Amino acid sequence: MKIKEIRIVVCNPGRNFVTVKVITDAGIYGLGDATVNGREMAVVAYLEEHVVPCLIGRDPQNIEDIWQYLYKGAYWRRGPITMAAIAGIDMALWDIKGKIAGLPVYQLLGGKSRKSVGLYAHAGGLTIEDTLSKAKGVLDQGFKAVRLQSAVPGLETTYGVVGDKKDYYELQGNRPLPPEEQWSTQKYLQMVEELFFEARKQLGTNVSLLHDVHSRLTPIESAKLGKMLEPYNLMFLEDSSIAENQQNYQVIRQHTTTPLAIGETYNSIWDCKELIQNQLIDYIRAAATHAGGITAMRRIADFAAIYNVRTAPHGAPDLSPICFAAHIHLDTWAPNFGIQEFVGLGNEQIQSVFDQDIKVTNGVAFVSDKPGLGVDFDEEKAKAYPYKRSYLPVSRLEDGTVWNW
Ligand code: CS2
Ligand code: MG
Repeated sequence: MKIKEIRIVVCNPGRNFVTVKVITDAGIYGLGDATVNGREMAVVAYLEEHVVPCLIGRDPQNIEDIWQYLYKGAYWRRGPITMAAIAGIDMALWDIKGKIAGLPVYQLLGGKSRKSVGLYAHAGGLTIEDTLSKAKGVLDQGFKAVRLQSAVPGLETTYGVVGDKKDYYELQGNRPLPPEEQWSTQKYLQMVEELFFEARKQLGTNVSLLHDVHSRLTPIESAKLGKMLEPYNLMFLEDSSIAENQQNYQVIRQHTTTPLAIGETYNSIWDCKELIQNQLIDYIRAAATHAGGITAMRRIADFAAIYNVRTAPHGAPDLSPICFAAHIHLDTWAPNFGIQEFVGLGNEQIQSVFDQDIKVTNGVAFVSDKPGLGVDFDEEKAKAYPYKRSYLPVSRLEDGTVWNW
């Protein structure tokens, strides 16, 4: 069997997605997600100009060899653009292999370690009461775990709180340039303890609570936050501090027992190797689209398992249904799976372009048993939603210093 053609399709059914379609000479095709939010066209160029010509004529069944060829063969290894490009190809090759074998991808990984995949949903409000009322709505749908984010009094906007907008894309509207948002750790820390105090009082102790700090704190501020939240027994505190310097988490770890999660921005196992092997984190949140595909995620999961670190794959709105499907296959297989982030199966435009087969009920997801990833992509429908440049916000402290968004 040979790769005959590779198409890269960018569409915007409410937000931009980069979809890779690998077509074989046997007529079987596979799909992958290569979306890097705010830098989509860089991945398209990397794929079309530098990757696709090298793959035409290769055997799509040699997934590992193609992964190594694209990773080592580039000489310039790693980075979000390279690894998303590799990810899009890799997911498509796993999809093809499943279709050849007549098996869903989770069977190719090793079969089921669980009947269903536990999910956590989001609740973000303009006030603590608003956040908790949204959380109650999520719990009423049967979710057992919810991520709480609340607006910070005194700040115009806060991550994870989109008010009456549906998501960041809508927040940005047609801005030609990145929106800028103000951050104040001091104002945030004043709010966050009350949020979890009220949450435990109103939601009880049987629900798993999570929180995403989105890399806004310094290590010692993260340590302070972790200690402050210990009485509220969070499932995990996510991205409390940026970890380009993985030793940052030694500072946090020595001060708090609040479980720590990180990884959605990571694009290789090297980004998290020390965090995992020194057990500085409890959950690794790498995403198939950003970390190099299913091949890479399997490696990260197995490495993490040695150190009692569980997986909690990223599941944001900017990962396409193809990536979400890949995650549900990985989550179904991984012996050290923790929990899967879930932000819904997409609006009706997204569902018209991406035909996926995952059932979500009572806060858990059931993996597709269709051969491959179990997702299809309608290129004709995608044409109705052309690419529209958008950016993630840029964060600044109140004195104007650029900060971590
Ligand atoms: C967030 C993401 O879901 C999360 O945990 O960190 O929504 C993140 O803001 C986006 O993926 C950025 O594109
Ligand atoms: Mg996050």
